[in-house]
Amino acid sequence: MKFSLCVLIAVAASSADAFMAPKAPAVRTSLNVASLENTRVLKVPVLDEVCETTGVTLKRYMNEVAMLNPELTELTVLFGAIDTACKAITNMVKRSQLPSSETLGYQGEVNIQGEDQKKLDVITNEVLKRALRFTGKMGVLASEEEDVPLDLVNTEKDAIFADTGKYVAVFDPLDGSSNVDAGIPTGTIIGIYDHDENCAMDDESCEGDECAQQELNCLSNTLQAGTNLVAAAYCLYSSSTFFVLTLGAGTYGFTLDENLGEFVLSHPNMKIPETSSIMSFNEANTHMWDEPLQKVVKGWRDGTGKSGQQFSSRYIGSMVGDVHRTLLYGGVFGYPGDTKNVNGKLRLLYEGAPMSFIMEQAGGISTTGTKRVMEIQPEYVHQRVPIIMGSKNDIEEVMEAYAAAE
Ligand code: AFP
Repeated sequence: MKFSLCVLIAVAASSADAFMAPKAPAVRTSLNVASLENTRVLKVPVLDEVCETTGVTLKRYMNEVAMLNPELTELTVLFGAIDTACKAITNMVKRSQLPSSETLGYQGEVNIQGEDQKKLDVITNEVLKRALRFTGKMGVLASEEEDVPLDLVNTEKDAIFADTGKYVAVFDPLDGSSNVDAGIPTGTIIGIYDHDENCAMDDESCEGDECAQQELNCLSNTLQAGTNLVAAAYCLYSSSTFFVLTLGAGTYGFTLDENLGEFVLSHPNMKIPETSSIMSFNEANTHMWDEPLQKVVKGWRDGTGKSGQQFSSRYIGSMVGDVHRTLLYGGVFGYPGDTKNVNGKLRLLYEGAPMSFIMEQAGGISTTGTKRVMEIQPEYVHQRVPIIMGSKNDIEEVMEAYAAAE
């Protein structure tokens, strides 16, 4: 009986045409439609049944994606690298509190945002950078822990490069790291964009300012709105390690089976509940928030909001953990702007946009209160953005309050 549960049904998402993907062993295919708002149309496998014993691994899932979308084959290489990096970071985070650990404590450096860098921040940044660089598919990398984006095509001569399919990666290697000493969950957040192949620098013929301008153009590849994202993912290092991703046609969650050393599909096609009664903010800042948000949150606290439910508060102070819980149980996570920090605390490129993509693909909404986070055009790499994301009905209540106040 158990064996029959292990038969996987892959549903290929296609554009208007009926498309039947080639049959792979033990995989049946049928059809569905999925498209991105940025007009990208993907055929993404939806694995409806998850085998109880061995399951669908992240590698298998990405292979299905590549089979259905040959143009995304190179993306599977990137996800292979991210898969490995997340496993390596899992081990580092787990061992980081041992007295013998080389990653215990602070690095003694401050990053561009004025934050003390922990040794773990630095080393996890290296792990991800190396993993991505050596795929040969990367054009530019931007990280929370790097002052400026790295142009791998034009400056990292020792990296291995394929001559096609360069991507741009933006990431926060260890979000929430200030809490890691207390055993609080942390996470890695990654966004992947297409790389503009026209930005290859011509070292031979460019001179002086011309070269600098060419390099600037290449680096500006990282400054793309979330609507251009090809993929986004996070790894949550907690009771288990979770790997949650979207390629723009649904959100899929995998859990690390440490015995197998593989991420196994555990949350296929995640859907956030449309309404809930959980809010997740740093409520010590309430008095500094915009008036409309203050009003809505007051209504949630005393049960006089739109749903009439009295909300509970859950806040870890580690975005990946707070968003993961919000995806699973529903509710609202936010780091809004306030009178002290008008754009809040979270970074648009490597926190706001990728997490918004994942949230939207799970049926949720992500807004600043007045604007869709995914549509904001970044002007600089470490730009901050106010964020309020989560269950559709609750976020709509917030947006309505902002609209009414205009
Ligand atoms: P760290 O990476 O410095 O620990 O910051 C984590 C974070 O960027 C995000 O993960 C949290 O949601 C947010 O900051 C918490 O900020 P507050 O401590 O101000 O509530």
